[in-house]
Amino acid sequence: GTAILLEDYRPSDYQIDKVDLAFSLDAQETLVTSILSMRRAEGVAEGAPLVLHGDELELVSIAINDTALSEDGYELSADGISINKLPANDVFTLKIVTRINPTANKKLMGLYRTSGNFCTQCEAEGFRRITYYLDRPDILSVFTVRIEGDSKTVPLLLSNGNCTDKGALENGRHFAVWHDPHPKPAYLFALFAGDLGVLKDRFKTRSGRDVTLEIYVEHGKEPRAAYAMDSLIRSMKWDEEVYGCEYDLDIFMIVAVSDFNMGAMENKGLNVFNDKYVLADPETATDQDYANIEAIIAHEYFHNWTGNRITCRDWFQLCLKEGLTVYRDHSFSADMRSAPVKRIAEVRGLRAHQFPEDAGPLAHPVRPRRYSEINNFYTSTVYEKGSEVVGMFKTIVGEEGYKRALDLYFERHDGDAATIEDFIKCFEDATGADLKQFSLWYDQAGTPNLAIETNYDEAHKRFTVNIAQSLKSSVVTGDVEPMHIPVRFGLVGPQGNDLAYSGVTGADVTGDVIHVREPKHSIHFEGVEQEPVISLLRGFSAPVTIIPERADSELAFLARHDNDEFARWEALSSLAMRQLRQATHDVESGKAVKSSPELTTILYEILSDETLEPAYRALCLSLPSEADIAREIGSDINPDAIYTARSQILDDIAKECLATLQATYAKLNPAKPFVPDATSAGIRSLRNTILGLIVRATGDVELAAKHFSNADNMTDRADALSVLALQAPDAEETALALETFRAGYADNPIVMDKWFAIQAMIPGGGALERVEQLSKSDSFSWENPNRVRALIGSFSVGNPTGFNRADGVGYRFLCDATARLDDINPQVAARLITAMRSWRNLEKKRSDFALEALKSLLSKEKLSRDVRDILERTLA
Ligand code: HT7
Ligand code: ZN
Repeated sequence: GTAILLEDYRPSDYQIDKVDLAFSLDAQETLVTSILSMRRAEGVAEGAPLVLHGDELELVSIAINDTALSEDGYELSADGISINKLPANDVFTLKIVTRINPTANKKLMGLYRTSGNFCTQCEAEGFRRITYYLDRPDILSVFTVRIEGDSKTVPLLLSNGNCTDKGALENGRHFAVWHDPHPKPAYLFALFAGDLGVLKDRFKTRSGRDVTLEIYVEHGKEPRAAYAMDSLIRSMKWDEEVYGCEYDLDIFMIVAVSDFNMGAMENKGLNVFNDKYVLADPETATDQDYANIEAIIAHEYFHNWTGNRITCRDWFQLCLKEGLTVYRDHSFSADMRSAPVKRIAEVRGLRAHQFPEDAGPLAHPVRPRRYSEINNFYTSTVYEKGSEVVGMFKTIVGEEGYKRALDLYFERHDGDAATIEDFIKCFEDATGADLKQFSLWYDQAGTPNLAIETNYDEAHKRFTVNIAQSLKSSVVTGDVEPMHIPVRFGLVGPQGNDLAYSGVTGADVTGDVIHVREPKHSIHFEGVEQEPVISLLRGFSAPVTIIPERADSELAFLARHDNDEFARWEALSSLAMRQLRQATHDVESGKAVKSSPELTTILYEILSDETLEPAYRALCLSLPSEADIAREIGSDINPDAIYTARSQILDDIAKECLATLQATYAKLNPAKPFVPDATSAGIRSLRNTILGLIVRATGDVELAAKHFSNADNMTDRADALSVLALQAPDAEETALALETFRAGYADNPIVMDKWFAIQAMIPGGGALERVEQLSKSDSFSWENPNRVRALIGSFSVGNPTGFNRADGVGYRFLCDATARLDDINPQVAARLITAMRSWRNLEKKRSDFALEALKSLLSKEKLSRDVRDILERTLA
């Protein structure tokens, strides 16, 4: 295909100062009239051709300065229109009328229908599916939008900014006019027209602006938007207090829709949300759902400054808005909840999604230099690793430096379409730091590794740490340069306290951060009175690996004594991981699996330690997942062996700790009635994790069934159902619970997604048939991305044994599903098939089957650019 290259970026020859859009809405034949105030950029030759983007548009008419263009004045192609006859003046008006069919739009990009309503999604390149335009983020324009539609079926007519006019028309139609005073790129345009209910509130900004807040949801569901509203108000306040960012319009609206390609979209003043990230009540939403709503509401709101006021020059700079905004929403959630628990969850997510991406064929730098389909670059590397890079900036320049740098960024670039270089320059100018080497984090793909050796010289009271960095990257060709890696550390003494030292040589050490910059450092700490164990990467200060793992004795010590909660969890996980790998090896070679008494003892101590947060105890008791273990093993993976090994270790631990598990289970009492706060959520999480372990040890299916039927909230209900399904898939109790759940929620698609997901993740060979059966259920639809992700996504990503069945049918199924979906929604299809990116790491038989299935999909006649791009890279 044709690749777009960063180095080819060129400013546009033309600017659009002002856009007047008029929509005459109709289900099949919507007319869009666009009047563009065009301006030829300085230095551009008179008559330079004007090329506008367009995708699946029907051109009705085109005129310049009110004169219709004759057919030889322009040229239409599959991706747009090229206008060759232009006036001599450097300013002129272009009037374009297009006809589009929202009902036929199943890609959910551009203007489409959802539950009978009209809705848009324009990021990244959806606006060109509405009208011909310079659809690139560096074209900022002031939008005025007139929407006309049927008064009965679409009483609500919304767009960005403020409503400046509205009224009735003939033929039962009406109209509204919206004006957004803030110049914006087309990807931030939004329109919603339909019939919804609204939850309203107000917010007074710190400079005294009164902001109307409106959340639109299906009629009757307004009370379920209360948590989203509360999250919004907390986000607005937090952004003022922590970043000094105030909202800048008189109204902020959120619309919840049930057909949406991603989580939500930050359109100026009119965020559009996947309704699963808006609607919540105790009966239907889990604690995780509440946490997601809080995070995503905050994320989209924070984009108002990091994304909208300051946007991206081009899509290579996507991490400029996404990495920074993810970092901001993480900090917000950490402030609202438990910071260490939040950090542990982030790192688990990073390792589960970003590390494998960075280690496989789809690896790319945080700022890519080429793409053929931009939709495929909304990745966890751009988002999550991008956020880690922002976090490292802060670690390097300190809290104060970070604040000065961000203040400067907002001041200097407000109203700009900026680049990563601009962002880095703000840190350099505000702090004086030299960040040239650090900026490699944006350019070099792959996860760096640190190899560590330590030595204590008792006689000289000297502690030596040797650190060697390396980067093995599958996509970096040419030289790999050493990175600047900030390593937060402590020298933990025998009593668990951090030891002091009198001096240090061999690396820059500022405060508790070692700045690793060279391929190798030999760092000497002088005046260390006792032999320490070094705690490294506290708070996960850099997204790197440490291989080989530290000695078991050191990990066990840190798991008990490190004063950094994250580092304690990390040490425990590493200890468990080593065992799980060994156990997998033992299973493969037919040996008996044993869990180490040390690991069990530490877990027992954590389980019984009531001074620790329940959420933290739950995380520790969960142990690394099958996918975590597979990633650590890295090659020749046999998912069945991993499953068996992990189950046996968990069985052992559960049996050893049974009495305490039972006592703790009985003692834990989450608040009644239900409150969704982090503390209560933590208690539920611990209690439900314990339930799983007890059922493991005792086979007491009754207990899980009781937990299920006694549940007064969705967290307990779904967790109990999951325990039943995973541990007793064939039990009568499980069948009964599944049916009770289905009957109770058949009319609630977001809840039914949990029912699909839980069943899709039941391990073993029967999973595929189960998933095929479920895909025929009335509640399932290939046209709805949430359904597809819940059933097919959960199966391919969350069911290692079921999906990786040794006969390869799982791979064929996913490739067929992708082909089928590709005809409907290429963006979601492309996302689906990324589940096979690590196929090369599987043992030979499986990887052969996977290759065959992928090749056969690639040979399909009519593949979208989205799926083709992923396949070509996956197979390269
Ligand atoms: N910025 C938003 C990205 C997004 C998106 C991208 C492509 C296709 C559909 C989409 N929906 C939302 C989401 C965000 O990061 O805030
Ligand atoms: Zn975002």
